Amino acid sequence: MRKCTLCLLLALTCALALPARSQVKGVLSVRSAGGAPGEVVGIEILMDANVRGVASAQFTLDFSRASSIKAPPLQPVLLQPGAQEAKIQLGPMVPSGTIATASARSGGQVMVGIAGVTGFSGPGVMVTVPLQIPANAIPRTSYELQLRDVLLYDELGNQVSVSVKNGTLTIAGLMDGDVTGDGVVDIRDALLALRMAVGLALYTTDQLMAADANKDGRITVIDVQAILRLALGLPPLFIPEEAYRKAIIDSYARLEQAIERKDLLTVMSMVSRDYLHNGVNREGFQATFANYFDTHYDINVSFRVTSVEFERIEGQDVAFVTFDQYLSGRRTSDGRIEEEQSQNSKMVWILESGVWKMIGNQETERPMSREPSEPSITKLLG
Ligand SMILES: [Ca+2]
Ligand SMILES: [Ca+2]
Repeated sequence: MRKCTLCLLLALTCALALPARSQVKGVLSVRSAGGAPGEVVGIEILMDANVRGVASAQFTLDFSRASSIKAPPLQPVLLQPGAQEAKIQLGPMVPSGTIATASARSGGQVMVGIAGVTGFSGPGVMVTVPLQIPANAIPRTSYELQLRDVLLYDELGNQVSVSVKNGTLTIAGLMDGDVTGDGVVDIRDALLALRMAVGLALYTTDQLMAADANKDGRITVIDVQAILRLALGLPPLFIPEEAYRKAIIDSYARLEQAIERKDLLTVMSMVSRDYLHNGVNREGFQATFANYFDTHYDINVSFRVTSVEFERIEGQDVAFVTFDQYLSGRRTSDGRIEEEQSQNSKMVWILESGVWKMIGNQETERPMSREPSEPSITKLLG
C-alpha cells in the first residue's frame, strides 16, 4: 500500500514536472572575461540549450559600473573613428541573411540589434561585442557586464522569454603586495619577496612593481616588511604616492653627490632613454655632463624640491617636479669659479619598470643636441 502511494506520488511529480520542463526558461548570459590594460577583449553573449528558435534579438550591454570609482571607463570598438556604430560579430550559429548592428551612442553601453527570418538555437555564442580596456586601467579591478532590455522573438514573432545572467571583466596585473599573482596578499607573497631580495628568486617587472612597496626600484627587506604588514591586515608602511615622492627626492639627493666623472653612470641611471628636454636628447645630456665633469673640479650642487605632482598619462605614472637648483664648479683651464642657479625649474619624471627617470619636457629635438657645446648643465635638469 505504502509502495503504491510512493509510485503514485512519483508518477504525479513526473507528470507535473514534465510539461514544466519543456518550458524551462532559457538563459542569455555574458561570459566573464579578463584582459590586460590596453587590450581589446571580445565579450561573448551566450544562449544556453534552452534558448530555442530565436530569429531576432535586441539588448543593451552595459559596462559602466566598475569595482573602483577611479577605474577609467571601458570603450566600445567603433566601426569608424568618430562614428556611433560599434563593432560586433555574430556567432557561428546565426544564419546567414540575418542583419545586425550596434550603437555606441550612450556612454558605457552598447545597444545591439539582430534581425532575421530564420530561427537559431543555443547552446552557443549569439554575438561578440569587443570592448577596449583603457591603457590606464587599474590591475585587479573589475567591471560589471550587465544585459538589459532584452527582447527576443522567434520566426513567427512570438516573444522568446529568457532569464539573464550578467558577467564581469577583470583587469589583469598584480596588485601591490601580490607577488605570487593569485589575487591575495598573504605570507607566501612575503616569503617570495624575501627570496627575491636576497637573489634566490628571479622575477618579472610586474612582480618587481608588486613587491616594491617603497617604490625605490629594488626589493629589500623593507619591502618584505611592508608586504608582511599587508598580509596581516596591519596599516600599510608606505602609501604609494608618498613612497614615489620620497624616491624622487632621494634621486635629487643622489644627484647632489654626483660631482666627478665617475659619477656619470649614477646620473645617467636617472635619465630615461626617451629623455628630451629643452631640445636636448639623452646622448646630448650625457655628452654635456661628461664635458662638464672633464672641464671642472670642486663641483658643488644643491637642489631644493618644492613640489612633486603625480599624474597617470596613457597608462604611465608621470611626476611633475618643481625645484630650485644651484651649481658651481672651478674651470680646469684657469681655476675660475663658474656658478649657475635657477628657481622654479621644472622636470618631468616617468616611472620606467618601477624606477623613476627624468624624461624632460619633450620639447622638439634640436639638430645639435649631441654637441657638448652647451655650457649650462642646469638647463638639462629643469
Ligand atoms: Ca599572493
Ligand atoms: Ca623597494
